[in-house]
Amino acid sequence: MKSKALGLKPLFVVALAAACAGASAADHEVSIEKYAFSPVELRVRAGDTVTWVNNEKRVSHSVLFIGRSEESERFFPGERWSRAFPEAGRYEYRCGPHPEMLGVVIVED
Ligand SMILES: [Cu+2]
Repeated sequence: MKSKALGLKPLFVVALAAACAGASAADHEVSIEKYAFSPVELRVRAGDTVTWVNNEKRVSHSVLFIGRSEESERFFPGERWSRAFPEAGRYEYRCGPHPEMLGVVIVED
């Protein structure tokens, strides 16, 4: 019994180490300036985090995910808002108060 349990342990440790190595999440930034997101299209890996930074002089913006009923708070010049993307998919978004401001985060496995 005891030796069997110990025998499984190294395999578990290896699997855990592999999972951790694959989960090295990265941080990405999207700048908001002159009523535009930059970059407009951002590709990230599942588990990464994206931070939108308001680099305007005066105006506040939000990040509203189209078809997902999810919107950030409005954030003002100098402020930022972050969201993690644990699941792969295409996340199209716009600014809440300025619908002409469009962007997309493409999350790959
Ligand atoms: Cu806006």
